[in-house]
Amino acid sequence: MTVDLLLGLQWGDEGKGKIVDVLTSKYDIIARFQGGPNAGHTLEFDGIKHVLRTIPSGIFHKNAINIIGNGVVIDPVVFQKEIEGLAKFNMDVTAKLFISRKAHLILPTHRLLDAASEASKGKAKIGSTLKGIGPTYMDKTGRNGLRVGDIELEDFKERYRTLADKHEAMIKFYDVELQYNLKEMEDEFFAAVEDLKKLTFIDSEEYLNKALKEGKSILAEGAQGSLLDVDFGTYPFVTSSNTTAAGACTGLGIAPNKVKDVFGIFKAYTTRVGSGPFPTEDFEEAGQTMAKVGNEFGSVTGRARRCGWLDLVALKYAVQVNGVTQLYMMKGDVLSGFDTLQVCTGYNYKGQAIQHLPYNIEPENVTPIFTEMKGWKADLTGMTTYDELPQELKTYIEFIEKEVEVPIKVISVGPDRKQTIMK
Ligand code: 2SA
Ligand code: MG
Repeated sequence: MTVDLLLGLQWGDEGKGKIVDVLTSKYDIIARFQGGPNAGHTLEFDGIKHVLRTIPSGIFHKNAINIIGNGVVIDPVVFQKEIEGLAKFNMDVTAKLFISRKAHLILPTHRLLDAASEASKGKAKIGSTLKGIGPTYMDKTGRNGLRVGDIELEDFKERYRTLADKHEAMIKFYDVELQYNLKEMEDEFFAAVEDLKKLTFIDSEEYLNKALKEGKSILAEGAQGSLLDVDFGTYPFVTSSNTTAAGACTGLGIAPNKVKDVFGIFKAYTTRVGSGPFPTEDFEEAGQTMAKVGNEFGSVTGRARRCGWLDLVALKYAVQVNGVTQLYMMKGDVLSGFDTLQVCTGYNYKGQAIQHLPYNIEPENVTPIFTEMKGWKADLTGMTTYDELPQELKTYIEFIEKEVEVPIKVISVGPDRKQTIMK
């Protein structure tokens, strides 16, 4: 069997968690391949909202196996809280959640280094989630990191100490004011590491390739979004992993020829949290309405998300880099009520109209070219079929499909599992 990928096409928060949850019944295995507790995947059903951080969004289904792949970075402390959160719903996940031995560990000092690095940058800060993501991936590529498999080694504590001591020296180097009690953080960390041992560690590339041979189906769940990809995103205002399709291969050990469909998730408008360029950002009433109606706050940090119109230049770019085969449009309901909608179909780049994403999309270089479209008033949240949707929304959908050259297969009209329309 094959692997399908599910990825965010914008700057994250597209609604990946909801769609993975909706699709899970079709798959045997759901696997996260990059990112870590910087993610906040929100799922809603039976009137309850769950936010997952490191655990794949297939966890609420009875039969699916959930894998945390080698490309993910794990903070045992956050992970322990996630497990406790699920236990409140009488969920024991130990039989259906496996962790790659090759996944890297986020140490308490990685979180401190993240904070020190951000503080030292002042206004130029990335706006990171302060979860230690960047420093952990730096240690991974710098070949200094600790991995989940190291927990099983006798000298784990010594290895920890060597790395943490080095980090402490680096924190001093930043010369910024940071309040912390490392001893407390470390006690918490080691208690959480003990808890982590209750889960099964696996060689996930072996597990997944064997599963494929046995005819099982896998859905790879991406985190963050394509424009936050460390290579293809709006660098340096990106996260530290490959959020695009290629990241699923390196983050799980699955070969490219095993991948079949690539599901690209996007919002009917655009949001971004953290710093960095955002050509269609709307500072006026429209942006404020999207933020309010769409409840656009970071699900991890609570930060207000920046909002603006749909950017088809950026969307096309993401579709191309990922090889998207099907589009899923989220939060169409949030756009109900606007008289007119703006869709970005090009950029004015240094005085020239262009249709591709240039090297530098800072506001001084790029201004969006908008096409105006008619809005709709109907409340979509109770609609269940494509036919019921207002004609203006259908026109909006068809316009996007024509520009991007990929069909929109799913339209989400609310946060609940049930508010999902198949086209
Ligand atoms: P980091 O922490 O090093 O990965 O931050 C680097 C940039 O990546 C952005 N980033 C995100 N953007 C959107 N959503 C994310 N997850 C949370 C959510 C964010 C939150 O689901 O709402 O709660 O604030 C996420 N994670 C990382 C980040 O804002 C930086 O721009
Ligand atoms: Mg999110």
